[in-house]
Amino acid sequence: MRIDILTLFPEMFTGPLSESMIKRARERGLLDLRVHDIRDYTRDKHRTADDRPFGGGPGMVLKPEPIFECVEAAVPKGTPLVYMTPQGRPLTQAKVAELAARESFAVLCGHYEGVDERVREALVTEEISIGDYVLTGGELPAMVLVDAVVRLVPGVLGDEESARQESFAGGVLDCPHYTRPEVYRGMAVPDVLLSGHHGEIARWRREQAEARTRERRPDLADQDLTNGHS
Ligand code: 4FV
Repeated sequence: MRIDILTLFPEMFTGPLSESMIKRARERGLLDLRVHDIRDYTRDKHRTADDRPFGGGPGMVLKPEPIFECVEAAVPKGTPLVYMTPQGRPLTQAKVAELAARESFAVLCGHYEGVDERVREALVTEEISIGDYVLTGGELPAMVLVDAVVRLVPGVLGDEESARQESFAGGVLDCPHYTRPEVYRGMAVPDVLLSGHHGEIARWRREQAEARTRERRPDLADQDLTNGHS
């Protein structure tokens, strides 16, 4: 999979994209991740990438020219361009799975008040939000998206099984997990998990997941029920 990221702050990606799972995916050739500095596509000596909004008002807006030229110079033609914005569609595991099935996509990180509208009209193919709150930039949302997508790329996660048995995979939240010691400060691991009865363990985990979903995310539970599960 190839992912291109367009940002004014490429150094923000250094840490997160060169550690653990994503680092391994890049080393194993499962991921071709490229970070482009939009400012490299400015033409003035001050490398100006933003300007004051027409019509007045607070803040600055990202100029169209550097973004258009960055996309045209650095991103293969026809690559879907995802713009991270609070006005986008809420990111879900289903959307993550859809992106993980693609050959490639690019992510545009806004900053300040956002990008010039002509970028959204002419270049952006979809807009995604990671949540109903306002951040200083689209960089953290882009990292969230890349992390969620890359772990679903075949071969990246040790065993794909864990990706199938986790929160949201079956429309429910995940079940409780335990590891050694069996008793810690008087808190014991549920006997069923020590029983070796895989059928009973699977039922216990499903019951726990559904109970947790009903308690914490009734919206998901209703969704799950309407999708004809259980
Ligand atoms: C955001 C979000 C987000 C808004 C103004 C960047 C900031 C600044 N992106 N999900 N929530 N973006 O807050 O995706 O331009």
